Amino acid sequence: MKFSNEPRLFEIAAGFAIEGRILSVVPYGNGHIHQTFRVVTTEKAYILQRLNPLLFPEPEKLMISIVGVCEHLRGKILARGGNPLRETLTPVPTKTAGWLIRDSEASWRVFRFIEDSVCHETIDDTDLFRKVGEALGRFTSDLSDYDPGRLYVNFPGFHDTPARFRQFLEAMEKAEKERIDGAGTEIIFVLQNENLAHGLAEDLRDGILPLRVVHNDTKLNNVLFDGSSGRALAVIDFDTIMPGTPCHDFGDAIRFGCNLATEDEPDLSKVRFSIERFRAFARGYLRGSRNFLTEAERLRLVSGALTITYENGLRFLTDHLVGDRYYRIDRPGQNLDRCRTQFRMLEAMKTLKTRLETIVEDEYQKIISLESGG
Ligand code: ADP
Ligand code: GN1
Ligand code: MG
Repeated sequence: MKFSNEPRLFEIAAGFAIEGRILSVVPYGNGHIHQTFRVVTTEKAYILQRLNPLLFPEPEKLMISIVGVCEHLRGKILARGGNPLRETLTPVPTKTAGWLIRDSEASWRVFRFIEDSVCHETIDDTDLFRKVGEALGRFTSDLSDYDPGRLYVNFPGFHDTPARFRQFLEAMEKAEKERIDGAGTEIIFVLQNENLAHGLAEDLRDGILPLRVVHNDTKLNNVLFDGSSGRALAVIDFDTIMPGTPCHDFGDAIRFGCNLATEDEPDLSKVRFSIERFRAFARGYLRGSRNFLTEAERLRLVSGALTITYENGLRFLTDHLVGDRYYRIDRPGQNLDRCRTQFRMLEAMKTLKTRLETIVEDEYQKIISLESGG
């Protein structure tokens, strides 16, 4: 159901405890995972999402987990005098007090639409990225006293990069010859850089990195901005909130936001790493996370960027090899293009690694000296 205003969409939306008469139900946003619609009624606006049953086998458990996180965040936002209806997600129950409506194919859910919000797919102003960093750091800070045991893990091993590597090897066994032949350079790149899959995974296993409640999918379009003031308003897209490390959150934001081109840009000459954006994001993130981030974590933020960029390239390539089953595509070869931009970014990050680590330490020292009145 990709079209606007289908009667079935009205029927589904009407099953939720929404206010007013439904006027329209229209596809919305650019996420890769759900089918997302904006529902406008005579009173309010909502987000309606169809959960792909292949990716969300236990949607009820997922929703209970998300509702718990939303309530916790709501408490934090209220405590600092904010407006939870605009600063976090607010799930809307069904008229029969559940969180989902199931039809023969899938489950559907509804959130309040965050009014007067702007979603950016690209960064036009470097300071925007600093705001993203601060919002993401604060998000993890707000959840630092939330029991990770309460979370439902919808994607076991989501950022288990060695497991992603093994899945890639399995995909190679099954893939059509034509797809393997067309991705020879990328396959060699994956094999030559396998070491990147292991560092953070080992640090997590050895307890050098603590397991925290983290977002795990910190792409730019998962942060909404206030339409009037431009401030970062809300972190959204809670399906991947699971125990993990903030190094991955930092890294995922960097791999997407520091790319001067789009994630699926076919012309690789446009894919360049912005050091200026990196500095801005690091400044914001270190500020937002200053209450909880350990030294071990801080020293591995840049490794997080390399690991997650490798992992995303690997995932896009795997999906391309098996015939584009996971990420929604609009054109043939899009997942291979996405993989190529990741590996181009990774090449740049490998060259810049020491410099980026120095920037993190510089920005951290500035925050420390400001806070100690220096
Ligand atoms: P996906 O997992 O497919 O990325 P998201 O939950 O991120 O799905 O939603 C897709 C897009 O819809 C977001 O990038 C954002 O533009 C918009 N969106 C989602 N939830 C809301 C909301 N509550 N208010 C306003 N816009 C939203
Ligand atoms: C997906 O759902 P969306 O578009 O925010 C994916 C991320 C990838 C990202 C790459 C649940 O994010 O892990 O990094 O695409 N989310 C899921 O663009 O797999
Ligand atoms: Mg999203």
